[in-house]
Amino acid sequence: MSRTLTIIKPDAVRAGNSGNIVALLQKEGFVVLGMRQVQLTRAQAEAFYAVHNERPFFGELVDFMTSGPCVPISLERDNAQEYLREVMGATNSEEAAEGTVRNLYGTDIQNNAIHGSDSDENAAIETAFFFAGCDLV
Ligand code: 3AN
Repeated sequence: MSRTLTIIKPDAVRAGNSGNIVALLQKEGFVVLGMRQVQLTRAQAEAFYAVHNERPFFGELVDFMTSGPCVPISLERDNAQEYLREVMGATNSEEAAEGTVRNLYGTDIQNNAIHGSDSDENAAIETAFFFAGCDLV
């Protein structure tokens, strides 16, 4: 078993799709270890996405991630990080494979419904950003 982090992004929370997305992930074999709804500050969003701070879309990404509540979730499953990337679909929702979370619940490259960690190392770092060890059960 391994762990990864997803975040249901503000577009999907606003659209009332948090429950549907959690249900889809559970159907795909993920176990929820921790889940919270948070409103990120600009400083928190900038810190979480620090790796992208040179990219042209960084300001818009921070605007978007602070535009409403989001739902970080710690997930456990066999091969969790890679499998979540498959279930999540391509970054641009318009190019995401049929049945993926971004295909079903995303709209475009920014409003793409969920985040998924891109490596086991980042999964651990990103999980620690939102959850203390004792929060994961
Ligand atoms: P992924 O979320 O698929 O790992 P990354 O890590 O390349 O994709 O990008 C992080 C986030 O930045 C994406 N989820 C998306 O919301 C946003 N993003 C990426 N590329 C663009 C872009 N060209 N324009 C606007 N937002 C983007």
